[in-house]
Amino acid sequence: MSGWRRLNIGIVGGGIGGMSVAIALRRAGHIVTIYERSDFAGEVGASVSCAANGTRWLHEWGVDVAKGDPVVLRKLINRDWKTGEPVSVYDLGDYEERWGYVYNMFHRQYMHAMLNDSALGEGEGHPATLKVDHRCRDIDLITNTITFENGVLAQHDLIVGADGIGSAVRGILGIKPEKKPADSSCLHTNISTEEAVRLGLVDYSQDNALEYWGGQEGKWDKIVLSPCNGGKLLSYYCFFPREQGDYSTQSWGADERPVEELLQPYPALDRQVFDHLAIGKEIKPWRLWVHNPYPYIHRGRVCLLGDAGHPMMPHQSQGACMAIEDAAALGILLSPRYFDGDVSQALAVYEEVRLPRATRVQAAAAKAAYNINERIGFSFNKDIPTYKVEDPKKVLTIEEMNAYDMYQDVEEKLAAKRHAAYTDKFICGLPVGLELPNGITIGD
Ligand SMILES: Cc1cc2nc3c(=O)[nH]c(=O)nc-3n(C[C@H](O)[C@H](O)[C@H](O)COP(=O)(O)OP(=O)(O)OC[C@H]3O[C@@H](n4cnc5c(N)ncnc54)[C@H](O)[C@@H]3O)c2cc1C
Ligand SMILES: *[C@@H]1O[C@H](CO)[C@@H](O)[C@H](O)[C@H]1NC(C)=O
Ligand SMILES: *[C@@H]1O[C@H](CO)[C@@H](O)[C@H](O)[C@H]1NC(C)=O
Ligand SMILES: CC(=O)N[C@H]1CO[C@H](CO)[C@@H](O)[C@@H]1O
Repeated sequence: MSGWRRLNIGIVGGGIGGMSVAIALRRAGHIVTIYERSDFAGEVGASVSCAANGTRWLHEWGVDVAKGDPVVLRKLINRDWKTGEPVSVYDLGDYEERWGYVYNMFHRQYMHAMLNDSALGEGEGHPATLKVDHRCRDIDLITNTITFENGVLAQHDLIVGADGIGSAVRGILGIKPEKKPADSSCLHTNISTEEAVRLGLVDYSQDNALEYWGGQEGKWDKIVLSPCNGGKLLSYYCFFPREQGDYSTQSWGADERPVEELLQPYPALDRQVFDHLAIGKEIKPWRLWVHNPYPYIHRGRVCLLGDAGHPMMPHQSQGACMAIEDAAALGILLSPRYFDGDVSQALAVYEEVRLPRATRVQAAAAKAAYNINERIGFSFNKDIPTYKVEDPKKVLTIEEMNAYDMYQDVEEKLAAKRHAAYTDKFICGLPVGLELPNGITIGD
């Protein structure tokens, strides 16, 4: 594109989103600096899943996915709360064949290290620089200069706020989140497969599945099991009503909780999984806040990415994927093929491409919190007796997530901005004529 120029880009936050966008932007030819507030860029927490449309970008960027030691998911299994019998199963057997990429379950620390290598290591483009102990305090939106708590100033052509759900950059852009603590609480625990097997418990790692107990009864109680580290570690997210334990002001740094606290909300739970929880280690609360969608995610030459721009409930397992897609969108918009040197225009299109899609997933994630039939995948299993959704035409489908073509979406929106013709048969990145299982046909 004529007018393309190399930008000097600053990224605030070195989490999954910050690392991903650093990869996309260095590959697009830009000079990238990541500023992280803590003294190391790492990750807390355990499992994090990455569906085809996230995995797709990891491959496009040449990331060494094996380094993340993923479990490739074969099934989504929803089990009865009391008996553990499967009630709704979504088979991912033909998933790679259909969508071109697998559904990975990573361990967070491994995933972060994998992205870190691709952002800072050898490879296409200029390796990004990571500056730790840099906490963003303010940004001058006229000169595009960041002020850090340590007194350092840094001016950039473009600034990306990838600083998570508590984003400082978001406040600087004048966005005041409407938010409330979620009605459910979440405790996370780790179980070693080896220990479970030694004690004669069920070996869930054999299923290679993301497994859910509950979710059909319109209750907040739900157990989510994700196998990671090649199946050696079982990561459990355990949800219950907030009245039974309020952790909304806790953070990861908080102390571990006693196992009794984890078991207490679940007297009627299937004993097979209950026995797993009983040997749980490193039990920690994960605070959950529901944010309404923000009105915008950019101003001038500053934009938001990942949880900073659209934090969501974990119930569609899409938070990390959405951060990766944001990164991909910026990488495309600022690539030699599309970028004409106008940063504000590129960010305006970024917002038009990303905000509607992320907002849709955000809303679907909030719904799936109390009704698992709203979760992508299970939303397809309409024939089970307890299937019920708020509005069948609005359920989020795998087709919509994976048949989406971001290049087309970008081209359509750029063409409108540049008063150019767009003639391909796509609307917002979805092919005209595509029939979604929720009964919607694109273009009708
Ligand atoms: C219970 C639970 C389960 C989840 N499971 C999944 C899942 O299975 N799949 C999935 O896709 N997603 C999942 N998610 C969501 C996922 O964790 C997030 O969406 C994703 O990690 C967001 O990445 P991020 O980089 O935007 O933010 P973060 O990971 O929060 O990173 C922000 C970074 O910015 C730094 N920072 C913050 N403030 C500043 C500042 N002022 N200056 C400089 N640096 C700063 C922080 O230290 C941090 O390193 C889950 C979330 C929850 C709550
Ligand atoms: C276990 O879980 C905690 C959070 O509960 C996480 O921070 C930790 O890294 C996990 N440990 C392992 C070995 O994965
Ligand atoms: C990140 O990558 C750099 C360069 O490859 C390496 O020196 C550093 O140790 C890595 N950090 C982490 C936390 O993985
Ligand atoms: C945004 C995006 O990457 N969409 C892709 C999702 O996966 C399908 C199938 O691999 C691709 O065709 C889309 O382009």
